[in-house]
Amino acid sequence: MTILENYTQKLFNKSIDACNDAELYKALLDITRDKSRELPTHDDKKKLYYFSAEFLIGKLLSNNLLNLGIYDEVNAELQAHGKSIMDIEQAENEPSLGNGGLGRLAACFVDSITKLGINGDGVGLNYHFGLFRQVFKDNQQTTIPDAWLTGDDWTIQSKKAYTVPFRKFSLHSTLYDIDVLGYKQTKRNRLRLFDLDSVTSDIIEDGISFDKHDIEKNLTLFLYPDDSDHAGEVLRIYQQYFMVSNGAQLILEEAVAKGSNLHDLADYAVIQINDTHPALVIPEMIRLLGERGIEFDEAVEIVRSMTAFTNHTILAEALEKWPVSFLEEVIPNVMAIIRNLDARIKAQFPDNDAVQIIDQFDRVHMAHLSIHYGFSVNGVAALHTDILKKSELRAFYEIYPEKFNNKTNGITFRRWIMDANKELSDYIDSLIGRKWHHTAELEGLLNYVNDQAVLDKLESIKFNNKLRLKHFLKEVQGVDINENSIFDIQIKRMHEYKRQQMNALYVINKYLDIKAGNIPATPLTVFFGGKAAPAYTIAQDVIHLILTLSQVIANDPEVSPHLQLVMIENYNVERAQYLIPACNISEQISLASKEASGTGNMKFMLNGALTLGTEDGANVEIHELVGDDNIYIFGKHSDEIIKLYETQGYVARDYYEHDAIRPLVDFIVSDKMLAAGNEERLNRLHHELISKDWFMTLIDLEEYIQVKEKMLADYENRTEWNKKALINIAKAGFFSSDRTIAEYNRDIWHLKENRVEID
Ligand code: OAK
Repeated sequence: MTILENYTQKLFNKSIDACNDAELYKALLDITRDKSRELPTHDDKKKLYYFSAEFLIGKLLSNNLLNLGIYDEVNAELQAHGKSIMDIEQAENEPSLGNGGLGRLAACFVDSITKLGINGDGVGLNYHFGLFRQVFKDNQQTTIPDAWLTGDDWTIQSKKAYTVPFRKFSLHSTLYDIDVLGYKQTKRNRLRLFDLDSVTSDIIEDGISFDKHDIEKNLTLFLYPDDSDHAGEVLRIYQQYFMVSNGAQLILEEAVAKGSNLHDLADYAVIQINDTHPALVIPEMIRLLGERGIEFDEAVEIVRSMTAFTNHTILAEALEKWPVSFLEEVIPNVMAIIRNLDARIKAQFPDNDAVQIIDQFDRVHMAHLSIHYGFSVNGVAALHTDILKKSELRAFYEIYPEKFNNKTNGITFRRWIMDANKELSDYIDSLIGRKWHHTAELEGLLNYVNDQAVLDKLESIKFNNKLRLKHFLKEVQGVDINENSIFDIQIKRMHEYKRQQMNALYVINKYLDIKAGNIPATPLTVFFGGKAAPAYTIAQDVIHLILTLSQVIANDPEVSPHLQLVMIENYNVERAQYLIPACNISEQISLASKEASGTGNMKFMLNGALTLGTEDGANVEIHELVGDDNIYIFGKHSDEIIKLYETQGYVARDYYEHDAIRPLVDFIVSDKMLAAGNEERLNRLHHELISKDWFMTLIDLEEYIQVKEKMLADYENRTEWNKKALINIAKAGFFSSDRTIAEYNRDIWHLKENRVEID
C-alpha cells in the first residue's frame, strides 16, 4: 500500500479512487504534516527571530511537497488515479496572515532561511480573519471577513504560553506553530503565531466592523484593523505589544534553556524587526531583562547588540508614530522605559530635532527608537537605501554611518517558478540541468538566446500558462479572457504612489484610439489586482474607475474584441501564482523614489515577462542586469521627483492642460462613465487628479503611453520578444531570496549555515 492509500484508508476507510478532492487534501495535509514533524527543528546555540506583523505565506500543500522532495512522486500517483494536485489544492484555504510586499517578503525569507540551514523562526500573530476578503459589488470593493482557519490547516497548537501584562489586565497567550520547510533540507524551522483563546467572531458586526474596545475578544481577529479613530489606534498598540511581549518571552525561555545567563543573550539570539510594527520589542526586552535582574544600562546594550531593523517604506503615513498618551493608556511600564531611552537621546543630541524619539508633539517615533537602539538599519533595494541615507534618514546616517546597509529583496524560486510555473521550471532543467534549484544560477540559458526552438518553446509555455489562467478565472470569477491577446498585468496593493490610475488612463487612451479606428495588431488584455485599505477613499475610487471602465469597454462591441480590462477579485498569493507565469508585460510604474523595492517585478522577470517601469526600487537593479534593450523604462528620475517635493514644484493642472492628457482625464467623468458608475467617486477622482495628484500621475503619463505603445509594437516581432524574455529569465538569479538571506546572514546575523545539498 502506498503512503497516500494508507492515509485515505486510515482517515476515511476509502481507496484513493473513492475519495473526493477535499478528502484527498486532508490526507495529503496529514502526510505532509507528519513528514515535517519527523524532521528535527534547528538547535544551534544562536538563533534568528524574524518578527513581523505579516507573513503572507500562500497555500502550503504544493510548496511543502516540493520542499520535502516528494512532489513528483505524489503528483504521479494522483495522476495515475485521474486526480490533479491543482484541483485538490482548491480545498486548501489560503492563510490570511498578510497584506502586501512586506508580508510576502517575510514568507520568502523564512523559506530561504530554512533552505540555507539557518536556525531561525518567524514570530507573529495568528489573525483569525486576516486582512479581509475583497468582493466586488456595483463596481466597488466591499470587505468581508476571511475565515481561513478551518481546523484543517497547517497550524499546530504548541504547549508554550505566556502572560502579557497590560495596564488594565493581563492576557494569557496560546501559541500556534506552522512548520517551515527548506527545499530538500533535513531540519525545519517554524512560524510562531501567538493568539488568545478568548478571541471570538461573535463581536463582528457587519462586514469587518466590530467592537474595538473589547480587547480580549478582538485582539487577533484582524490584521491592520481600522485605525482611523482612537480605539483603532489603541487596538494596534495592543496587538503589537502582545506580539512582541510573547516573542521576547519565547526568546528568553529558549535562550535560558540552552544555557544563557542573560548577560550573554546576544550569543543566543538575534532579532530582525520587519519595519516598525515589532519595534516595541526593544523596550519590552529591556523590561523583561530588568525583571530578571539585569541592570538597565546593561539591558540597553544587550538589546542594542541583538536587534536589527529593516525599513520598507519612505511614505510618511506608514512611518509609525504613537502618541505618548496612547502608549501610557495601554502599557505604562513600557512607556516609562521609552521615556528613559528618549531622555538619553535628548541628552546626547540636544539640538538635533530630527533624531528624537519623542517629538515636540509628544509622539513616539518607532523608526527612531529602532535605529538608536538597534545595531543595523537596512533598506530593501540599492536606490531605497541610498534615499534613506541621503534624505529620509540622513540625520541618522550622519550619526551612525556604520549601522546602514542595503539588502536588495529577493523571492523564493521554489514558489515563484518551480511551483507556480512547473512547465517552465522543468524545461529549464532540460536545458541547463537542476543545479539552479540550489544556486539560482540561470545564466546558462544565455547560450540559447539564438536557438529558435528554445524561443518557440518559451512562447508555447507562456501560451499554456495563459490557458491555465483563462480556466482558473472562468472558474473563480466567471470572466472569459482571450488567450491570444497580450497579457499586461499590474498586481499589488492599491495605492496612489503605485499609480494604477496612470495605467487606467492608458486604457482610456487605447479605448479612444480604437474608437478612432486604430485597431491593434494583437488584442490587449490589461489585468489589475489588489486590495485597497478600507479607509483609503482614493484607492477605492481607483478600483471603481477600473471596474466601471471594464464594463464600458466590455459593452462596446467596436472595442471589446481588441481590448479587455479585468480587475481580479480578492487578489492573493494563489491568484498571483496563476497570473505571473501568464504575463507578457509587467507593470512596475510607481512614482520614482516611492517604491522601496517591489518584489512582483522580480517574479514577473523570472517567469519571462518584460518590465515596463520607472527607475524606482529594484527596477533600477533589474535594468542594470538586463541592459537597456531588455526592459522598457520611462519617467522622471527619483532625484528630480524628490526635488519637486522639496520645492512644491509640481502643479497637476499644468499637465492636465496638455492636449494629449486632458481628454483622457476628462473621460473619467464622461457621460458613458457616469452612466455606468458612481458619480461621487468618479467626480472625486477626477478632481483629485487635476487639483492634487500627490503622486504625480500626469507628469509621466505621456512618456508612459509612448513607451507602452513601443512595447506593443515590439511584441509583433515574436523572436526578438522571446529573446528578451529569455534574457530576463537568465538574469533573474540575483533576485533569489537565498542570495538576500545569505547577505543578511553575512552582514547582520552571523549564524551557522547548515545547508545540505541533495538532488
Ligand atoms: C507595509 C506596511 C508598513 C510599511 C511597509 C509596508 C510594505 O509592505 N512595504 C513594501 O515592502 C516590500 C518588501 O520590502 C517592498 O518591496 C515594497 O516596495 C514596499 O512597499
